[in-house]
Amino acid sequence: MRRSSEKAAWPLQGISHAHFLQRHWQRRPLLLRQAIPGFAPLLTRAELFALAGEDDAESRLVQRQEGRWTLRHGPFAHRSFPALRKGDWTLLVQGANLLHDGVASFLERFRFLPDARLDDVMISWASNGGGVGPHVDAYDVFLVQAEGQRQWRIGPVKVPHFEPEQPLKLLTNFEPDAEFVLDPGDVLYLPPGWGHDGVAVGACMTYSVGFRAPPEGELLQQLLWKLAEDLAPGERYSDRGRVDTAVAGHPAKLPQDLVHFLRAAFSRLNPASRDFEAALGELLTEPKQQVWFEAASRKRAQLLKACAAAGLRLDRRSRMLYTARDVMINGERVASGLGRSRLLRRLADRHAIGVDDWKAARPEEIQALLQWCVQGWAHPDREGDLS
Ligand SMILES: [Mn+2]
Repeated sequence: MRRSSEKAAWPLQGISHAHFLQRHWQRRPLLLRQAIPGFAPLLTRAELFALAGEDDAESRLVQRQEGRWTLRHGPFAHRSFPALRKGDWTLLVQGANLLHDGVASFLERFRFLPDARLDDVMISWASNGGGVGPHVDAYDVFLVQAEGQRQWRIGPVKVPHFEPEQPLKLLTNFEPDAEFVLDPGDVLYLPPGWGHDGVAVGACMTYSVGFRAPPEGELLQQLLWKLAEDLAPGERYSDRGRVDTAVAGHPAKLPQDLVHFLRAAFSRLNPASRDFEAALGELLTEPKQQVWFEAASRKRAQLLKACAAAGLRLDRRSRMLYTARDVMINGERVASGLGRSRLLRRLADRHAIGVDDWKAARPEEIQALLQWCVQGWAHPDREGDLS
């Protein structure tokens, strides 16, 4: 498995790393011809179709028939796909990096951006004419043409309007100002808010590497929920001695006591900055709904031996972030004694640690790492599978 043991190499030919960040990232689209020369698809159409049949895959099938769109959600049995030669349909497999080691390795190339922004790799296979129609995303996206050709039309959309009564959010006010056909190895970058419509020219496969750019309200909603959970259950409301006989005349009136009670609780939701950062880190490392980890089949002692012999790597589904004082993995904060561990930071940045790192690790670091192996969050590196 390819991994970034050192700083990841800049992956896109035709533009420098600095130039891309200064001129394009979050600013304007960029078409790069042969950005990844000689790019070979990481899985075949048959393999993708098989993934779409798995329970832990998030897959969708979009079909257009005489201007009407239909959307179905997976998992899909192979026989449920329309015929390959039939045009105008597409299969989308979200989170392909969670399902396939090769795709997870491919995603490592895009770690020149913060992991906290990363969403996933979606792979779409489309028959001739297939696509999902003109739309906008709340994402920065790199559209990597993997196989065949796709025609893209793009244009900025200030205020999106959507077609009523369609299963997809299709733009009614899409005015493309550029159009191009992508070949394998070509990459199109789009900031959020750019309308785009990709139509397969013959059968094709496209990888969408997405970076979430959520509106504040969306994140705040999740964070508040999480902070409230951490606070729960808290004090129970009581109005002992505070209900008087006048209530019988105005029972619908909201008691000020209840308002004050919740105001006080609300103010406690505003944690110290360390806890606030950690809570955000926990939130952003939470596994997606369909992700589950398989517990290791080997015993602790065997895992220990294997890690000592070959080092350790994170499972492709694990997410890890750190702040100045804490390390978060898969929605949890590590024990505060390990919050400043350099080793865990290195693991978070590189997704793997070597034998020398393992040898130098403190006992409590070893214990944490072993526990992650037991849970299936990490594994002894491949070469460790000697037993
Ligand atoms: Mn899109």
